[in-house]
Amino acid sequence: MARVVTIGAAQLGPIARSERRSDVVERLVAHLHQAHAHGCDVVVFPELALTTFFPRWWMEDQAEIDAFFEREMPGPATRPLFDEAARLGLGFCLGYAELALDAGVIRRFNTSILVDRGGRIAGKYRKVHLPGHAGHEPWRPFQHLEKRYFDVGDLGFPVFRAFGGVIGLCICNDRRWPETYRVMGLQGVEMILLGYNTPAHNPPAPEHDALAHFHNALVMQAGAYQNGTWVVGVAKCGREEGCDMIGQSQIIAPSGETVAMCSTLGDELAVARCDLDRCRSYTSTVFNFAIHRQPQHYGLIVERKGAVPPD
Ligand code: CDV
Repeated sequence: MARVVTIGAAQLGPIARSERRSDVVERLVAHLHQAHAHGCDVVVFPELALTTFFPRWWMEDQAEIDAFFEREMPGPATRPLFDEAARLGLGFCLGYAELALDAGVIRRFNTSILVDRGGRIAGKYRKVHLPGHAGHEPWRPFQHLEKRYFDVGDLGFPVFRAFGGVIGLCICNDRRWPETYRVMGLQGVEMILLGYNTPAHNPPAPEHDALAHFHNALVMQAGAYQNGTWVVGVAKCGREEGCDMIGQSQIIAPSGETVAMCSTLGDELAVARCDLDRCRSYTSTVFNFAIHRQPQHYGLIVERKGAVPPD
C-alpha cells in the first residue's frame, strides 16, 4: 500500500521589520486553512518564518537582537498557530530564532521544529552550516551576520519517525552541502523538510547571481536523487526591506524531479502528494548503500586519518 503524505510548501513573501509576530502568525494560519482545503497532511514554512531576516543588519544592542528570538515554543504569539493546526489535524514544520537556556547559559540558534497532528513537537533541528560573517562589513549592500547572531547547531542531523515515515530537517545553507543529505540518508530518511532565505545577490561573488535559481534546484534535486528521498524546500522571498530574495519553493521526488513549484514571490502554497514508498525504488537499487557504498575504499578519508599529526 502506498504511504502518501500530502505536503503543502507554504512559501512566504517578505516580512517587514515592523511586522508584529501576531500578524505573521495570521499569515501562517491562512496558509494552514488553504493547506487543509487542499487535503494536506503537513505544512512546511520557511527558515526564520516569524520575523524579517534580521541577520542582514549589524546590531549591537542585545535587547534589540533578542527581540527577534523566541524564548518558548509555543509562546503566547505562536500558540494560535499550534492550536489551529491541531484543530485542523495538520502537522507543520516551522523555522524560528531560538533563545535557549542550557544550564544557566544563554545560547541562540537558527532552529526548525516538526510538529505532529496533535500540536506536539516531534523533532527539533538547529542549523549547522551558518553562512556569512561575524564582523561588520560596511562595504556590503546588506549584511549576512548569521555567524554573529547564532551558535552552531548542536543536535547533528537527526531523523524522526513521523507521518508514517522517516523525516529529516535542515535549514537553508545546509541544503548546499552533500553531508547534510548523506548523514540523513544513512539513517534512512524518506523526506527532508527545509526552509530558506536566499538573497538574489551574493555580495562576495556577484558572478553567482544569475545562477541563484539554478543552484537552488541543483543542490536539492541532487540531494534527493543521491539519497532516494523527497526534499521540500520552502522560501521566504521577494523584496524584504530592500533586499531581493529568491522564491521557487519546490517539492522534489526521490527521482530528483521537481513535482510542484511556487511561481510568485509572495505567500503561495505548492501542494504535492508524496508517496514515501517511491524512495525504495532508489534506496533498494542504484543507491542501496548497504550493497554499493564503499566507504572503506574512499582513499581520501584513509589519507586524512593517516595525516593527522600525533599529539
Ligand atoms: N539563510 C541562508 O543560509 N542563506 C544562504 C545564503 C547566504 C547563501 C543560502 O545558502 O541560501
